[in-house]
Amino acid sequence: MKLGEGDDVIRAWSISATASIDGGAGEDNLVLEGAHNNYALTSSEVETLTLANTNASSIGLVGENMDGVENLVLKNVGNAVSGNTDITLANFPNSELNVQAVNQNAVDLSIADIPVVNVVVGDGKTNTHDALTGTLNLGSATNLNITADDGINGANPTFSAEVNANRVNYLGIDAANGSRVTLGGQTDLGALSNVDVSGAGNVQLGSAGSLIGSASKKRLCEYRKHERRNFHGLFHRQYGHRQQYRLPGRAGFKPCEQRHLC
Ligand SMILES: [Ca+2]
Ligand SMILES: [Ca+2]
Repeated sequence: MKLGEGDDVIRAWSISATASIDGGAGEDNLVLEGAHNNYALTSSEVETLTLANTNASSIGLVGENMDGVENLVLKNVGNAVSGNTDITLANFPNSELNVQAVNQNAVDLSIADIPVVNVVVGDGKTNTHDALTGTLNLGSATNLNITADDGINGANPTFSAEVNANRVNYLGIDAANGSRVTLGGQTDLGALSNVDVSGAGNVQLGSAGSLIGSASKKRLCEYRKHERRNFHGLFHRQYGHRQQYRLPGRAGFKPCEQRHLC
């Protein structure tokens, strides 16, 4: 299948698991409606892959023959009551991937092989209340950015997940006013050394069962532009180093005691 030069959207309710698609010029979006399969697609110049409107127990995406995928969009995937949808991405050649959550998504999302993962919850539209809940497993990622921003006051986008990503050393969180970002449960960010939190939303980094920075020699919680002081982080202490966090509006750093709620 070869698409034209414009910005194309293909909606596929039933697609061969090994279909071949050439997106051509323009920003193209392949929407797998009701996806419920394991897909090993061949694609080029298809910039966005969307999984939409499915309660499948699992979806697999093998990316070794998918060239140029920049965005994975989850739109109404899984159901927190009947069960999360297990989504696995493997063998993608990407150095970076954007993951956008629109509507309610209850997923256990596993992304292997991609070093930089940017998660955005929200689409800037009032008719969708956007959330990603479940589990985020990142086998190779060293950089993780999480943004909760619907572009509208009162839209309250939510990211609430256990994050298992023990190679991530940089975590950026941008929580817009009214949003909520929670990394809870048995979250493992053991290698974390740099945290950059911005925005006026509510941020909870870690819970009692989490490992945050436990294997890192350098831990720094940079507390930036977080006007409402509603950031809570549970950091581990090791190697005798003191944990530090920056207070808003002050220069320098202040030591942060073990498991101190800062
Ligand atoms: Ca294209
Ligand atoms: Ca929205």
